[in-house]
Amino acid sequence: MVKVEKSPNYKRIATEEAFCPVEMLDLWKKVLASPDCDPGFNSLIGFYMSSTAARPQHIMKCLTDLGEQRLAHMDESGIDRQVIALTSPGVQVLDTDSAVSFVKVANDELAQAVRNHPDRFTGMIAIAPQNPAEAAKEIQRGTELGLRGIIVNSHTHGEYLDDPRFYDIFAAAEANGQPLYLHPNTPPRNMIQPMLERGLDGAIFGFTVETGLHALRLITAGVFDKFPKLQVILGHLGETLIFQADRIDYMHQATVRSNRYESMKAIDRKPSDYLRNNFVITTSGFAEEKPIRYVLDFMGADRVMYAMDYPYQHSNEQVIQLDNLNIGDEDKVKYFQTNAERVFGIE
Ligand code: 1DF
Ligand code: MN
Repeated sequence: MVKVEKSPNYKRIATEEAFCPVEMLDLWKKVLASPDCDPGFNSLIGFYMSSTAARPQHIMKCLTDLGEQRLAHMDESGIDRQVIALTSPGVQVLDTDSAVSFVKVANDELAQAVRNHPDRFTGMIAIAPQNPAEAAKEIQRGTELGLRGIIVNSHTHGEYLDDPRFYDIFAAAEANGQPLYLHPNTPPRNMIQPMLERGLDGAIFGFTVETGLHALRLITAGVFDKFPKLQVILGHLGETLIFQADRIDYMHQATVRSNRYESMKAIDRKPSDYLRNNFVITTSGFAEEKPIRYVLDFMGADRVMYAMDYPYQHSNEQVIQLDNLNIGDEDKVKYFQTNAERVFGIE
């Protein structure tokens, strides 16, 4: 891979970077061995934990390292800082008790890495949505540990955060001034089958369908009317929603007016207004100028951030491509550096 020098004009802050404690792998192994294992989890993590191909082997080696190897890769890619989160699906595939106890282990480990390398690493708080009251406590504890941002890897056993039973999580995010990164997961059991048949359940397509759906559920359920200060970060250029926004606005209004669904009632504003005011978008997985320019135009330059998606999209060529985006010097500083500093409270 080509080496990328640090930029003289901005720090490059990568905002959707993954890690995995080795103890997580043991817990996942047990889930994989259970007779009723989730098919998406089996497809994704079953693959990464057993494949002998070069890419998965490289990824597994990178995920568990929070030290010299990660720093060397950042240096080779010209990355000043990683914002690191527990890789998908984290604890969300575990039973409630195991999930609640393991997020503490993962958060302690990440907080220690941040203390070791405060100028290179920022760490997000992992939570177990399975127990919303405990998740709210962990958001506060993680904040006190110096972690910034909350990672949720989309659905939890097929459940979505728009259910009021999860509102404690949003209340804690608002109270602690923490943004929530809604990161992809494989689609749940009742959505995944036609994708699995063609190998389309993972990052190639299933991830964005699942995560875009999750974010749209939050919007149309009225979550942001109840939690107007809540900020949700979406990767992958907004998980298709920015490109769909015009149609979503039209069809949402048409559906509400015709009283079609008990589950789709009027909300205070248009869906696209929430996208612009309650979301921040990262470009993880994208390096092409045209779709990025469109998203920048839609969201405004203060709400689009850089992400590499290390180690899954470990590409120095893409860093160079993004460096050369024709978006103006000021907006590029916002994109690579200052938006992330503001959103995650990096000093
Ligand atoms: C993959 C991609 C896996 C992303 C991820 O977590 C992930 C992949 C397990 O390529 O299998 O976070 N991603 O965000 O694009
Ligand atoms: Mn990712």
